[in-house]
Amino acid sequence: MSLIPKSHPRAKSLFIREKLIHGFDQGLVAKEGLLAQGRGEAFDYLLGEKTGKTAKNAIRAAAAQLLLAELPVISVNGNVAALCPKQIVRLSKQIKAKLEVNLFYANETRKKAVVSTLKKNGAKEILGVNPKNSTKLSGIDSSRRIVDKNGIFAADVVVVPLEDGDRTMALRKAGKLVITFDLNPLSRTSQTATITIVDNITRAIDLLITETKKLSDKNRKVLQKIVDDFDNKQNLSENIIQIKNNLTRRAKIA
Ligand code: PTJ
Repeated sequence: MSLIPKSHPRAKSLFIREKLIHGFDQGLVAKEGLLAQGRGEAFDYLLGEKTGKTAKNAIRAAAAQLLLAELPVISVNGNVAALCPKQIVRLSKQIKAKLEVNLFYANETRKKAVVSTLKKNGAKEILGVNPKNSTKLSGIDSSRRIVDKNGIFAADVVVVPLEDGDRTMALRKAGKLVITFDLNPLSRTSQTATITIVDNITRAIDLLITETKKLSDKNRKVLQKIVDDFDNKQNLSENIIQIKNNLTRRAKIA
């Protein structure tokens, strides 16, 4: 039972923390995943802990890009499996994307825990677990280089939520389009992805699912225009300005 009263002013944020801790206790989340959450929380605080217009624009572009994809793949790590497994599976079904488990702190037991969580939440097939299908992505030294040849390796669009930073560039060099969720607009992943959703994945994932539903009857020309009209650098810059404005406002009242 949760020790957090619903009336606590920071209850939402504390409940998300609890999910991560629970995921850690279940063997899903790496120790470092708890620290990653802390870094995310700090940026979320500075962004105002809500999904602003800037994030909504990125979500719309991401939805359009996913609907245009020939072979979209969603990469799942420990944090994502702990925070929003049901929604990740729902998104994969909605856009007909493959799911692939890919861990930075690679560990077979944790991989199995991620797979079992996704299956419990309705996933049928999860790639990244059969060594016969594994291959290496060049330009990357971490365990993340081991990918499934029918999944990330073959994908045209890859979703890499809560990424550690060394893979996005390698994926881009391999000619792939990369969509990420990252609360830190300054991170290397944010800066090198094709579309960066600067928002808490626990809020943005539902909005992305809704947006893919909304856009699902649009033709490719309309979808391509949404993608072409989106400028990731500009969007990141607007997120940084949003942080600056929030700080300026807070400095005035303090
Ligand atoms: O499960 P593994 O082994 O694959 O490891 C996963 C982690 C997340 C530990 C690994 O990828 C890592 O170390 O990531 P970093 O370098 O800490 O980067 C994670 C990024 O995600 C940071 O920029 C955080 O600000 C951001 N982040 C953390 N929590 C959230 C988030 N972004 C969106 N929503 C969150 N809830």
